[in-house]
This record gives sequence, C-alpha cells and structure tokens, in this order.
Amino acid sequence: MSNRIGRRGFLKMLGIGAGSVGAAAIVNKGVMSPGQAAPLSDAHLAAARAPLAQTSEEMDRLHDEGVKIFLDYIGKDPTFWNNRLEPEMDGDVKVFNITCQDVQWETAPGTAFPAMTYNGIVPGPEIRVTEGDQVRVVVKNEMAQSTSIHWHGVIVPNSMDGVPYVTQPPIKTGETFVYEFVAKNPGSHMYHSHHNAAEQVSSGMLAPFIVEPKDKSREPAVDADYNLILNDTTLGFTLNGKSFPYTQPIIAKLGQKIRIRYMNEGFMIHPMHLHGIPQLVFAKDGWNLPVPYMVDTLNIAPGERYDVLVDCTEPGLWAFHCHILTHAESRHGMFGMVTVLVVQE
Ligand SMILES: [Cu+2]
Repeated sequence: MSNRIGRRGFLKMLGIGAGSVGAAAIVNKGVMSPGQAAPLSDAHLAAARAPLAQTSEEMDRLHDEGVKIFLDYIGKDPTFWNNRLEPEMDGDVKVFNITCQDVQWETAPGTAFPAMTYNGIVPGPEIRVTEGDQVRVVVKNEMAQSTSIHWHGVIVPNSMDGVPYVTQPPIKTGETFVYEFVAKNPGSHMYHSHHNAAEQVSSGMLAPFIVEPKDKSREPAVDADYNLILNDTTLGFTLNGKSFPYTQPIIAKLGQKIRIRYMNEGFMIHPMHLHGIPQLVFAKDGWNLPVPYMVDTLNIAPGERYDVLVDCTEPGLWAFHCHILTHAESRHGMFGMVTVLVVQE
C-alpha cells in the first residue's frame, strides 16, 4: 500500500494529521506511568493545554512519526482482526475453554499496562456459534481477584447470567465455573466480567460473542466481517485492545462490501466516523432494524452494539476514528481510537 501511494499520498489522503508517539511519549516522560489507572485523555488534555513545549516543526515531525509506525506495523498483528477460539466438541456441545489471567498488555509502542484477560489477550477470544447451538464455556480463574462472566445480549437461563451473589457465587482464584446454554438469539453480542466490573472490564475482560443466524438470508452477504471493540479508561483509548499506531487498518478491494460489528465495552460514548464512504446501519444490539439507515458518524454508547455495512465504492485511504478528538489526537499526533480503511483499486 505505502509503495503504491507513497508516504506523501498517504498523509494527504489521511486528512486528520498523524503521529502517535502520543501516548508512548507521555508515558515515557513520566506524566503517567504504565499501569496507572487514569484515563489517557487527562494526560493528553494536560499536554494539549500546556504551553507549547515544541515548535510547529517538532509537532509535525511527531505526527509524521506516528503514521510511519502505523504503516510499518501493518500486517504485524495477525490477531487484531481475528482472534477466534475454536471449540472442542463434546457430542453436540461446543466447548470453549477460557482462562482468566493477569498479564502485562502493550497497547502502543512503549505503553504497557497490567491487564486482566481471557486467555491472555485483549479483547478476549471471539466465540462464534450458530443459532440453536449448545454452548459450554469452561472458565478457569487464575487471577488474583474473583470474577464471573456475563453474556451481554445473549438470552440465557437466569442461573447462567453471571452476576455474583445474584445468580451464582463469584469464581474465586483457582476455581472453575461452567456456563452452559443454547444460543437462542442471533446477533453481535459480547461477554465480559460482571464482578468488580469497572476495573475488570476496563482492564481487558471483554470479548465478542457472535451468534450467526440459521437462516443466512437474514443478513447481508459480505466479503469480510470485522469486530471493532471500543474501550477506554484503564488501558487508554483502544480499538480491539490497541491504540494507534498499533491499530491495524481494514484492507478491502474496490467494490467489496464489508461488515463492521461495533461493540462498546468502555465507559464513554464514541462517535465512530469513517471518512469517504457512508455506513449502512442494519442491526442494533443484535436485532435487525426494520429500516436500515445511512450515517457517516455512528454514536455508540457503553454496552451497545451496531452492525454496519460499508460498500467500498471509493478508492483510497480513509481515516476511521472516534470523533471525540481528545480520544484520537493530541499535539503529539494521533493516538487511541484511530485506524484506516484502505480501499485498493
Ligand atoms: Cu471516543
């Protein structure tokens, strides 16, 4: 991509500045220490309001540097768009094994945080089943804290709802809990911690739970299908667990139709704006809309999921970012909730 269009063309087409040593630079300078449970936005706001500690030239250079890192990193994170967990079969039951683990998680160059995870990754692995499947999830807790899992949006028996002291005891350190249910309602759902959740979810205990419909005609035919999970606060502003420039672009061919499943696991709203090409919103919280509608910016509140279709009719490198700009850019360049849709001719 960079070979064909070139850096200059990329910068020009990107449209919203660049760079992003942002988060890393601030951490490295000691404004924040890695793991500090404070929103990156505060640090960036402080940086933006501080007297200019850099010349215009330096500011441009930092923006440029971030884009260069992003370009160099394309394709180097193969699980960014695909971290599906394959089930083991026990008769007709699809069995998924999840281990809750404390790890260090790097969101951007030089920026790592203590994270709480499913199987050591943020977001946790995608569970994808078909409507009507028998599902068993075996959850082993190796973390220092107790936990539980809630199946957000999935219709399950009350005893499987995952709320400690309401429907089950907490899963204590060293214990295993087995969730079992039939995947009744198709759609883009999620699973996440429901115990000390403000800390555990924002620290990484969040993941996609996709139920495909039995009747495929319920959904638009697409060339590719992407989960885009939004998170904020403890790990900073992230898309699929990474901050720009460690995010990955979506790469499509001209004329392809792509599906994006937005899921907001954060504490804030995030209006996701795609340059150049409108988004057709066709499902909300896993339910098909009676009348799909077009947007260029889609506001996504905590807990919400939206499914959109993007018809890649316009070639180029289209910036794709949260439009609360303090979640996406600072004087040090772009950071956080920023990626690119590349439409290749
Ligand atoms: Cu945002």
